[in-house]
Amino acid sequence: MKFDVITLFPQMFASPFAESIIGRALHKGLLSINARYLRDWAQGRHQVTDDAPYGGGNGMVMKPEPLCRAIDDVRGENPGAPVALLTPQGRRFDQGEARRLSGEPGLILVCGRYEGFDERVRGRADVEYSIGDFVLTGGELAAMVIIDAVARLLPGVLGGDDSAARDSFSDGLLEHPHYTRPVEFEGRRVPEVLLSGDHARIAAWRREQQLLRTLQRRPELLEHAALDADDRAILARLRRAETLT
Ligand code: 4G0
Repeated sequence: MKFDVITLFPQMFASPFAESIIGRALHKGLLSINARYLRDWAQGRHQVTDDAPYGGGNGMVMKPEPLCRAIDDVRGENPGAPVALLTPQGRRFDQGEARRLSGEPGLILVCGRYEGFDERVRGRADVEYSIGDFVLTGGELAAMVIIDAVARLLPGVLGGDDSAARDSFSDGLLEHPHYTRPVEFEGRRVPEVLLSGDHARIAAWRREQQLLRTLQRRPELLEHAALDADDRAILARLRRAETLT
């Protein structure tokens, strides 16, 4: 999958993806990340990309011409790739969006700075994403979050197993607790069931822990989670136990 990023700070994209899992996937050619310098599409001796807002007020606005020229050019090089703006007003990016995007041939991410984009840039994009209800100094970190979340779903990027399929959120629930050695740490033992070797009991315990955690921490996720009749029975029991405590 081809990721292109349009940004005033292309260097920001180097080291976060040079290491570990994504670094290895880049070396293997499973994806590419091409950060493009927006100023290359700006004009004049100073290659200005921002200007004061019409109507007055604080801050600067990204000028439409360099952005739209850049989007048109990069789209031509990566046909079929959706163009996404990163803004606090966008559609909330989630695991479902990551999964959907991982089936695309590419993704073009447009990063703004200052107070945002001239409104007329919006029509050039296929989608506008927000990674959460907070404001960053630029869209670059949001773009990196999206690249990482999508890239790890591409075939061959994670280990040979189906670890992405077993992720938190793949079935709409939070993950069960994990333990590794030592069997006792600071007086706390690993739950006995995990040492039992009884794979059916372990699977049942993990499922119950997933349901309990989701009920306690993110109950709103249960409304859209993939639950079977067994899950619903366990959940009903957990809810009764919760109301007693
Ligand atoms: C556009 C994304 C871009 C408008 C970008 C800021 C947070 C996110 C930017 C603004 C970003 C996010 C209106 C301040 C750049 N901050 N939550 N900053 N405004 O995904």
